[in-house]
Amino acid sequence: MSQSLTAAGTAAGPVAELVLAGDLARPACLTVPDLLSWPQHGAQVAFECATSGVQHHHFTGPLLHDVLTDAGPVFDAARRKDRLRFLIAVHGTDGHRALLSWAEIDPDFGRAPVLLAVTLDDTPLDRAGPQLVLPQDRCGARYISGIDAIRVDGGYTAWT
Ligand SMILES: Nc1nc2c(c(=O)[nH]1)N[C@H]1C(S)=C(S)[C@@H](COP(=O)(O)O)O[C@H]1N2
Ligand SMILES: [Mo]
Repeated sequence: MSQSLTAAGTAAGPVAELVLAGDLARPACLTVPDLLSWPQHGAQVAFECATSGVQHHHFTGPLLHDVLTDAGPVFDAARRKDRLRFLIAVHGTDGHRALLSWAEIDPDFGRAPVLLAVTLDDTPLDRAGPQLVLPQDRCGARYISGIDAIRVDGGYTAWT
């Protein structure tokens, strides 16, 4: 299914691709149509931008946690403490980036319902690329648009 959708997208213009890399058993390269294969969630959000004030938007897409879990982070899922050293680095095509901790989105810890949005106010993001949606953030700065790479990194070694 994703192949035919990707082909359709190519006819309309370049389709954005998102690379999932790092400490993953199943690294992947996904398009926005590929992200429709996970359960879709909606979020009506408001955030403040330092330059343009308060914005209201409606996003839909899969949970970041669902997508990354299927990529197989190389921790022992049964051991909660093993997950706590993992970082998630999210990168946009323009170089804007932010770090999340795995625990922030983990249902056993921070439980933040972070989305990898595939629509913004009912407009598909097929060509722009997915957008990070953090409904609990007061500010908009982590709503990274045009995501082209996410790295999962369990190798934080500053103390070793
Ligand atoms: N890729 C990317 N995403 C980004 C930004 C950016 O500079 N690059 N700016 C962030 C900021 S500061 C805000 S407030 C929101 C909304 O910004 P916009 O109104 O410029 O879309 O997008 C966020 N996502
Ligand atoms: Mo902003």
